[in-house]
Amino acid sequence: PERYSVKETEAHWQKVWAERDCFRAVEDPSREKYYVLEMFPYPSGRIHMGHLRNYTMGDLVARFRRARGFNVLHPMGWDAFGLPAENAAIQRGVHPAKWTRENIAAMREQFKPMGLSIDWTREISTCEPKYYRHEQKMFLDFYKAGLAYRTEAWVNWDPVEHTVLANEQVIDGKGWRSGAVVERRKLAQWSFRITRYADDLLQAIGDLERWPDKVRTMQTNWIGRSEGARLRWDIEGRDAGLEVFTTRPDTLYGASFCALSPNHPLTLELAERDPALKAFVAECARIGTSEEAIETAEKKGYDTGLKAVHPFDPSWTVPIYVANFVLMEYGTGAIFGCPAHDQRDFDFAKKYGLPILTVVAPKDADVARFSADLAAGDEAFVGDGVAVNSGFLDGLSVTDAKRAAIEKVESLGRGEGTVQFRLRDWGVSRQRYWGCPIPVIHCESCGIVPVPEDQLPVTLPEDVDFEAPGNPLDRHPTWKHVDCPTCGKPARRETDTFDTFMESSWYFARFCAPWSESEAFDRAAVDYWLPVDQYIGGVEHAVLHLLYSRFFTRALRDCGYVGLAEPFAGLFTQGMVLHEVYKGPEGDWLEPGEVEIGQDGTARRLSDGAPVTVGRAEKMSKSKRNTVDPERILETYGADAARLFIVSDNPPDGDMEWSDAGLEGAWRYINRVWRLVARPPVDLPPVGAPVPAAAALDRPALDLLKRTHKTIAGVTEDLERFRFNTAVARIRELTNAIPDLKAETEGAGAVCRFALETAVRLLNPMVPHVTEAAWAVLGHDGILAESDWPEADPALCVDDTVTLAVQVNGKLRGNIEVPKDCPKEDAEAAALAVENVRAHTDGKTIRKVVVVPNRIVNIVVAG
Ligand code: ANZ
Ligand code: ZN
Repeated sequence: PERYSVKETEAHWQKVWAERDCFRAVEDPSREKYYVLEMFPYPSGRIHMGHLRNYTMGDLVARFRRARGFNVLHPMGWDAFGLPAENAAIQRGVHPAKWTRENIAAMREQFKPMGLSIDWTREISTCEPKYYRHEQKMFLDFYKAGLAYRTEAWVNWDPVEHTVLANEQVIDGKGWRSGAVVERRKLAQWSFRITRYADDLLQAIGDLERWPDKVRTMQTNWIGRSEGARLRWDIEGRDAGLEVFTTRPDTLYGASFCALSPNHPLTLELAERDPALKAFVAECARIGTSEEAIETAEKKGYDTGLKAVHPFDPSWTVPIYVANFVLMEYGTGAIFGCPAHDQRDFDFAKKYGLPILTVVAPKDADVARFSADLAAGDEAFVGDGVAVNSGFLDGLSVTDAKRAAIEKVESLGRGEGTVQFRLRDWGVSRQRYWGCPIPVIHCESCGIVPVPEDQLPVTLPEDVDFEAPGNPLDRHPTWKHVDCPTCGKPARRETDTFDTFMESSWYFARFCAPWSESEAFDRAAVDYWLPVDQYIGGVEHAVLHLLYSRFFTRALRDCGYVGLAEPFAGLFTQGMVLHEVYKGPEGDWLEPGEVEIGQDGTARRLSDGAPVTVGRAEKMSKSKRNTVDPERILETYGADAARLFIVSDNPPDGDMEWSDAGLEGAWRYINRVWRLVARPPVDLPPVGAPVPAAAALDRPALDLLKRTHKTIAGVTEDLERFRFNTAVARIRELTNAIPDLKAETEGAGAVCRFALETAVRLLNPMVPHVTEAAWAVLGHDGILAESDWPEADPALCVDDTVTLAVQVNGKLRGNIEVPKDCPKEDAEAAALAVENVRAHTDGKTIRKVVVVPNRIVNIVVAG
């Protein structure tokens, strides 16, 4: 067994695992379960390096937990609806269903050589009616519960493609594909009332202890809870007032203008009679609807000529502007501006010559000077302080002044204290073909009629064309024409389909029993397997997917489907895979395969030896041509080398730089371990031979035995905490120590076998194939995929040296490392030899040396 053939070995063990059905998950209430899930892939047709990294980590966790005795669920499926399938249909004339199914088949084959320990019997594909029929039922239940509703909403409308665009698809006010100037339109849309759970979703973040802090912060900010007040300003010469939302009612005496959103009803009303305002509104619409775009655009306003009356003082009025930075979707769509204490208002005031009135100043500041400096500078004062120039609020802290201002507003009947969330309801309508049909029918007499449950699923028609822009479902000659289920008159099917975030909001629960036909979930299975114990995926899903899933689980709970609120108990977000970029002499990007890096690090073009400029590692992208093909890597080096490189390179939450050198390093190490097993440094006793008691071992054997136990303890803890790279480093240290063992050492053979077997078992979750082979070479009949994790003996993990502090006259002067429980004289001699100790004892009389065993050496000197 000296030669190690990657291809044959990996294929062989994959076959063995499949034949023995090692990874099939079966509910067993007598056993503790562990559910590991990586975010399921979109079937683009090719796996990429991000997949390789993500699924390697998940597989490591699954194998580790299985060995630790857990009943592990580790499934795989496909997030199969979405736009790329429609684009393929448009560009290549292939039907989205065919394209998607073929891609799934191709990717399933590409995943197989990775040796993932997946229960393939649970595979799901979200574009199949047997999956989405349950989603349609959920929607109808949500509708009944008031969690789904239809409303008019502002959307980005692409007039060329005839479709709504997501904010991310609007670039510089234009459709990302059509290049057409995007219009803002009000359209009837289906929405989910995620805001009903805003407080709960926020509060519960505090209990997600095994989620990364950064993700918890992002969700907290996304939900965005603000305490403040709604208050009404009268408008001179009009009956209706203007309601604004503010988080700083304490700054009311610093107000110098009010501003409306360009989409505020009052704005639209005024624009009817004011062409200049109409033009301004159109200009604002070109920024798009995304908050980020609005935040970064230059602040601009339009003076409506109207005057708002201050709530605290009827003789005081301020101008009302329309301003491009006021969002219609937040608060009331209108604000009062206080330039001295808000940066946007400050910039706005400078631009339009509005007063800057200081109403908060640092405690004990000279208010006149402070105000003058503030108005002359270019920054608002947003810090803490006390109210000034503010009538009845003067002298109060910001917190107290807010409270007092709200009380006053309420007593005047001009508003009240409120809590405002940034979170918006979730619009789920898309004017697309390749999505789950929304199961409702529009009837002229009956209005919205849910499709009766016995008529589910509403399936997509297959005969669609993508020739014309717009939604093929809408254009289809017959599909949408149905009779109203209630009155029987001709009616129309809803032709919008669901946002594809819907399918990924409950797939993790479906994996618990994907074969269940009549029900979405088998309640016993769901109760057993959920929550997901370890979810793994990219941080780009930190907000939407994870928040929607948390909402969806709550909604499912309230509709009686499941019994829990939080779907993911543990979350890990892995970093990206990067690669250097290469530029040829003509300034064009070169692929890694086209470049040769010499011994001295200089890069040349393979084809002609022309010099190549090497740029820093960047996220792999087609445009810079720095992608690496996982299939080729698996083909050349095998899964184990790729997996080992992935987990040993960097902490798994950081980015990793892919390189041939790194991959080859992993490959060499695997071969080293293989040779060590095939040709151990000493003869091994037979399998199962006991390791002699510590007292019977010579020092080098005992040292290796202890190191082995410490490695078990360290690696176990590392894997539990996602410190994969340090786990690998520990195992490397262990395998590096094994060859030092000499045959004549008492106990060498038994300890060597123990160390080798341990290394192989600890490496198994990372490199499952070669370790199975090594296990067999070591003489075992069983296989590691079905074996237990090694146990560390705590007695052999204790350090046999201790660190003692050395003091001179009570002051710490150094530390010494000595054998545990060593004689006092030895500790004393070692302490006196420390250089810094000598510096403080030389030329002085040593009165006394006190040694507290294993703790401290105290030297008392005089003179
Ligand atoms: C007056 C004021 C004075 C404000 C001051 C701030 C500082 P957060 O913390 O995000 O909740 N605002 C309210 N509605 C808005 C909208 N639809 N679009 C843009 N801005 C809006 O922010 C709340 C603050 O943002 C509110 O408090 C309001 O400005 C502004 F010294 O009111 B403030
Ligand atoms: Zn009807």
